[in-house]
Amino acid sequence: ALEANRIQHPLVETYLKSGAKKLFIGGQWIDGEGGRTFDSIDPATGQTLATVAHGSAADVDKAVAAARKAFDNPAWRTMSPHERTRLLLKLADVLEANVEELATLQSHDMGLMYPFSQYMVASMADVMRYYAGWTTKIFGNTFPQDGNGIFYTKREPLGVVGAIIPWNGPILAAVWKIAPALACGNTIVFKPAEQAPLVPLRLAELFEEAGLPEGVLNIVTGDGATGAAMVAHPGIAKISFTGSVETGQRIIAEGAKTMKKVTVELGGKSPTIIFPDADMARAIPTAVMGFTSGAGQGCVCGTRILVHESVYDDVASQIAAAVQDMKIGSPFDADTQITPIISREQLDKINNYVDIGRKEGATIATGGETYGDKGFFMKPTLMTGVTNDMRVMQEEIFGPVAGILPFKDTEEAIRLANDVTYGLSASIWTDNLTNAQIVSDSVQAGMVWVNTIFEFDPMVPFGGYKQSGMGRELGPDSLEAFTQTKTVMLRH
Ligand code: TXE
Repeated sequence: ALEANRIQHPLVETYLKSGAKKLFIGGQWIDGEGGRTFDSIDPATGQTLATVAHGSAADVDKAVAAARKAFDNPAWRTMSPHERTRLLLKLADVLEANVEELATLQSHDMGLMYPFSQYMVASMADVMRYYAGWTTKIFGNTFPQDGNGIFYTKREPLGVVGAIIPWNGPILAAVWKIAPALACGNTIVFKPAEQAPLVPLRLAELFEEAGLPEGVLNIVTGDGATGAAMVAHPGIAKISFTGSVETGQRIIAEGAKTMKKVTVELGGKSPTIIFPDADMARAIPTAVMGFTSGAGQGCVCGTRILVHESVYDDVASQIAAAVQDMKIGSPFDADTQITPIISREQLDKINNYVDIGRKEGATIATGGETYGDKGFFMKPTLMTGVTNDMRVMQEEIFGPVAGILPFKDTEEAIRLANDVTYGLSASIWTDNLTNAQIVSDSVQAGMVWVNTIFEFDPMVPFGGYKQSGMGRELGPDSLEAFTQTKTVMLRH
C-alpha cells in the first residue's frame, strides 16, 4: 500500500508547497479581501492540503469587473471564430498534457479513484475539442424579404457568466461549463466548491500559460456566501450551477431578481432496473458500480436497484456478496474499490441516513458503518426489506448506499422508477428490445442508459427531469444556454 500521506506526483507536491492559494482575477493572483482563508482537506487522510483565499462579495465584484473588461476587449470580443477554435484546441492540448498532474490533484482534493480521475481529465480534452468545432457553426437565420433590406438573427454571447460547481468531480463540472461558455465568446467568473477548490485554480493557471487572455476566466474561491454574491451581482448575466436541489432552488429565486439566465444540474435518486432476461454477468457488477463509484457521491448514481421478483433473491444476494468484499482505501492504491467521502460532515449525513433506514424498518444486508480511523470512509451499504416510500429510497444520500427491492412486472418497474421527485438518470438491464423501448419511453429521466451506465459524450445533452434540474449541458444545448438571440431588421 502507498503511504497515505504522501503526495503522489512531484508537480502536485511543488504546487501544494508553493504557498497559500489566491484568487485568480484579471490574470493576477490576489488575496481575498481582509485576508480571509479556508483549508482544503484531503479526505483520505483528513489532513490539510492547502490554505485557500476566501472570496467576499467585494472580491466577486472585482472578478466581475475584470471579466467585463475582458469581454469588452476587442481582442476577445472580435476574435475570429477560427482563432477561437485554435485557442480551444490549445486548451484541449493543455488538459491532455497535464492529465497526471490534474488527476493527482483532483484525487487528493476530493478522493476520486486515481485511474477514474485520470480518465475524467483525459476525456475533458474531448469536450474542449467538441466545442472548439462549434465556434464556426453558431448560426443565426435570414428571413424572406422584399427588395428593401434584410431581417436576420445572430447568436450573441451573454457577456459575463457565472459558474458554480460542487466538489464531486471538479474537472468535469469545470470543463462542461468553461468549454461552451468560451466557444460562445463569454467571459467567466468561476466558483469552485469549498471542499475541493484546487483543480479549477490550477486549471486556470495552465490555461493562462497557454494563452487564454487575462480576465476571460476568473476564479473566486469561497463558500455559499461567495456563490450567493455572484447570484446577486447585476453584472453577471447567467449562472450555470451544479449542486444540491436546495441551493439550486435558492439560485433560481435569487437570480430572478436580476433576471439571470439560470441552468441547474442537481441531484438524483436514480433507478437501476434489472429484468430477468438481463445479461447478469454485466448487470450485477454494473449495479454494484452504479452506487459505489466515487463512493456514491455522484448525481447519476443508481441508488435504487429494482429487480424482477423471479430473480430478486439471487441478484440481491450476489450484490450483497460483491459489496461486502469491496476493498476500502486510498484513491491511489491499485486495489481500492471504495474511496473516501468528501468530509466529516458528509460522512455524518450518510450515517444518519443509515440510521433513518434502520428506524424505517430496512435491513442492512451489508455495510452500514464507517471504516478506519483516518480520513472519512464509509463501508458500502446495501439495504434490503425497503419500500419505495421510505426516506432512504426517496432522498439523495450521496454516499455508497443503495436500497434493493423487487417488482412484479414492467408496469410496476416503471411506477417505482418514477415514484420520486428526482429524474436525472435510469439504467435499464434487459435483452428484450420491446421492454427496453417501453421502459425508456416511460421513465421520467433526462438520461436513460440501456444495458450500460455512466456513459457521457460531449455530443449528447445531459440533464435532469423533474427536480433534477433545468436546462441541459453538453451537445448543442450548451450553445443555446450560453448565447442570446439578436434580431436585426435592416432597411436600405
Ligand atoms: O451542495 P451545495 P453541498 C447534494 C448531495 C450533498 C448535498 C449537499 O446530496 O449531500 O447536495 O452538498 C455553492 N448561492 N449534491 O453542500 O450547497 C457551494 O459553495 C450560490 C448533489 O456541497 O449545492 C458549492 O460551490 N452558491 C450534487 C456549490 O454551491 C451556493 C453535487 C454546491 O453546494 C450557495 C453536490 C448559494 N446560496 C451536492 N450555497 C450533484 N448534482 O451531483 C452553496 N453554494
